[in-house]
Amino acid sequence: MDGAPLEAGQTSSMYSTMMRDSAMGLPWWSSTGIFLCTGLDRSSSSLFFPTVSCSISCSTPFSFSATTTRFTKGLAQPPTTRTAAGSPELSADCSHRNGLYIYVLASEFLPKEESIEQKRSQKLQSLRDVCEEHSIAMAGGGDELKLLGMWASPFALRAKLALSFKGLSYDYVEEDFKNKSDLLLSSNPVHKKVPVLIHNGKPICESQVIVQYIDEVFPDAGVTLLPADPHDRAVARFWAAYIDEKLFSAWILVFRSKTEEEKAEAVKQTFAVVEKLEGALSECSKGKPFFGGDTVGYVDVVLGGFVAWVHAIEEVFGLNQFDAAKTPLLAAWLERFDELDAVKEVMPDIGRLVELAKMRQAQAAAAAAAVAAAAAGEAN
Ligand SMILES: N[C@@H](CCC(=O)N[C@@H](CS)C(=O)NCC(=O)O)C(=O)O
Repeated sequence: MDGAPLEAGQTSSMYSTMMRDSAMGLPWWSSTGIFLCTGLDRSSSSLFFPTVSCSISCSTPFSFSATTTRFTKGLAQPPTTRTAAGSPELSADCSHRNGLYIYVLASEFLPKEESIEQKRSQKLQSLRDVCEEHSIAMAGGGDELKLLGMWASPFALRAKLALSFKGLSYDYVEEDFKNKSDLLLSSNPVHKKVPVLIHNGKPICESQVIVQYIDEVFPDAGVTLLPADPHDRAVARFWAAYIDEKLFSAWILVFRSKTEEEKAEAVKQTFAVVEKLEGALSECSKGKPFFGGDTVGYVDVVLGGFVAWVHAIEEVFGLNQFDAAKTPLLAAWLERFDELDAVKEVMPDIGRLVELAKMRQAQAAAAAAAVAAAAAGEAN
C-alpha cells in the first residue's frame, strides 16, 4: 500500500487475516459470535454495519478501527469481497451506507469472549505500525486513546460504554488494585482510581468527566451524548449526579447490611431512588426509548455503567430493582439497553460479578466476626 487514498469500492488486502471457525468447520461469515473487525477507512462520519448496529468512528483522511461485532445470525452467503492488486486474500464486505464506505480489512472470529480486549489492543497496535510504515495519517491527526480500568468497575464501564457508543478504538489496560500501575498513580495522583482516559498522553479522571470529554472531543463519532439544548444538558447532568450520589450509596448500604432489618432499610432506600429515576427517564426521554431520546445519551451511559451490577445484585440479594410492576419505564429501558450491540461488546460477565460480590460479602462477614470475637475477648 502506498498511502494514496483508497477509492470507494477498493480495499487493501494488507490485513486480510480472515480465519475459519475451525471448531465448527464453518466459514467465518456463517458463524455466529464475536468477530473482531479491523481496518482502515476513508469516510467523513460515523456509519453502521448493515448487519449489526455497531458504529465505527471514521474521520478523514484515514482512521483505523478495531471493533468487536456480534453477529447474532451468521450471514447466508459470503459478503461481497473486493481485493486490491489482484490478491487472492480477501477483505470483508465494505459496508456502504449514505454514500460512505468502510473498508474492513480483516474479520476474525473470536471463539473466546475473554480474549477480546487483548486481541483488540494487539490488532490496533499492528494497524498503527502499518500506518506508520506507510505514512498514513491516522484519525483525528493521530488520536491515541488509552483507558485504565478494572473489569468489575461500574465507573470504568461508563467510559467503555461511551467509547463503544462513539465507535472509538482504544488500548485498554486492566489495573490490579493491589498493585496499581505507575501509569495509574501518576495519571490520577489525587484519587488513584479508575477509570482514567489518556488522550494523546494527557490523562482525564472521573468517569462522568471522561464521558463528557469524549463527547466534546469526538462530536462527529457515533451518537451525540449530551443534549444540544443547554437546559436539557443541565437536566441530564443533574440526574447523572443524582445517580452517583444516591443510587450508589443505597447499594453500599445493601452490601454492608448485616441484619434483615438493615437490609430491608437499604432496599427501601434503593427503591426510593429508583422511583425518582423513573421520573427522570420520563422527563429526559420525553416519551422516547432512552434518556437521550431516540438514541442513548449521557444519562443512559451514566446509569448504564451500573447495569451489570443491577443484574449481579439481583442474583446475590434477590433484589429486582428495575421491577416492571414498580417502575415500568426503567424495566423496559433496561431490556432495551442490554440488547444494544455497543453495550454487549463491553459488558462484563455477570456470573463473574456475582462471584466477586459473594467473595466480598464473605470477607466482610469474616472481618465483622473477627472484630466481634476480639470485642468479646476484651470484655472477658
Ligand atoms: N467517582 C469516581 C469513582 C471511581 C472509583 O470508585 N473507582 C474504583 C473502582 S469502582 C477504584 O478505582 N478503586 C480503587 C481503589 O479504591 O483503590 C468516578 O466516577 O470515576
